[in-house]
Amino acid sequence: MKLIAASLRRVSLAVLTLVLVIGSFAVFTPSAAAETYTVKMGTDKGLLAFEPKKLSIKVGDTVKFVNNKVPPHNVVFDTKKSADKALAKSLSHKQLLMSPGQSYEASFEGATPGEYTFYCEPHRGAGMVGKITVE
Ligand SMILES: [Cu+2]
Repeated sequence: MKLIAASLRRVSLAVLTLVLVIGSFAVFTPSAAAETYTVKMGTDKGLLAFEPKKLSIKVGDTVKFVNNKVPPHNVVFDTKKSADKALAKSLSHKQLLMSPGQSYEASFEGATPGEYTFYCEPHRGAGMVGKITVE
């Protein structure tokens, strides 16, 4: 009986070690999966700005623009201030989002790394501009 108890303890210790090792991998290994970031159009306080204004993402990530306060808003990527002109053009969403909660997603799948500057057409003069850096 003693022998069985001892080997049982050894096995359970091995299992516990294995679980801890695998568990720490799961925690510390950064996931390679693409992420979706949210940019609010119009701040929670009602300012004419994107929130956040600056964002760093990785190739393959998606940025979801959500209509928040003081609409209407849209998102136009500045082809002259973007790393990839063609992508900047295709990501632009000129159609105005009228009601809060409306959203549209910009996918940076296969994007050229660099900076992508965007603005809201009705509020560009008020400073509603932003920048996404693709790393
Ligand atoms: Cu706007």
